[in-house]
Amino acid sequence: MSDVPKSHPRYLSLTLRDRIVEGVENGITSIHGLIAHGRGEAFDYLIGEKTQPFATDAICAAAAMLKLSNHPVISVNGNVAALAPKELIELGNILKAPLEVNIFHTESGREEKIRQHLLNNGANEVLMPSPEAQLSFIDSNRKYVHPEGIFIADVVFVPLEDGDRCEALRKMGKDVVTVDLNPMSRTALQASITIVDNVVRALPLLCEAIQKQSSDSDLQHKSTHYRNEDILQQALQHISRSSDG
Ligand code: PTJ
Repeated sequence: MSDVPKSHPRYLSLTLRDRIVEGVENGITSIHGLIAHGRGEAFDYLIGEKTQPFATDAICAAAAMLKLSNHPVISVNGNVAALAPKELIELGNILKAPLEVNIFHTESGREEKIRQHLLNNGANEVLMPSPEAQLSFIDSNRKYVHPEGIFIADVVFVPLEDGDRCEALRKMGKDVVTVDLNPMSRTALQASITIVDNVVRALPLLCEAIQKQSSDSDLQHKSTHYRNEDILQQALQHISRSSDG
């Protein structure tokens, strides 16, 4: 880890870089994850490195959708495993939902290293992809899923990833909740709910929102009255205003 002083104005951002670099060094994060992280940093800069109202609204709707779901599953790739393992586990515990490893880049042994990393951070059980269950509409390694996990899920929480699988999951009739700093990404556009925020800020807020007491009718209202296109539009307007200077 690099020796970043807490007084450094970009301390938090540099700490997150360190987590991703450590993830790569430990074989958890793909080397391609560094590029994905850089892209995320650029968008985070443009949204002001704060949770904005469009993200808060999406978090409320996501909490409602996840609470109402019958079989939610949390999908874990190499970036989110390095950035927020404990928060993913907390989300799983609150929802009583399994964590499932699902990666795009197939470096040997990485799936198992991610599983071990989650177990070391306190997860009880981590589902692994299996050739027994495959998603339709997708050809990459992401098609392999667990028969009792993503394969039968009604809602899949899919933080920061490339778009193919989100599209496939939607075509299979599943809802997808994503966290993606880029409101123009294919995942952001195709998800049922897109939280345009950094996953390290969004996850604790999502856990908090799920734990708030709400009636079933209130949850239904939040979930059905949510419009993802409007939220993405608000995010784009925010970005274009901030880049106007
Ligand atoms: O571990 P693997 O093999 O499954 O690979 C994971 C990555 C992330 C490398 C892979 O899914 C990938 O290449 O993703 P993309 O296509 O680069 O998309 C990642 C998206 O996440 C981009 O839209 C980024 O802006 C966004 N992003 C990056 N870091 C964060 C983020 N969104 C939220 N929080 C972040 N910290």
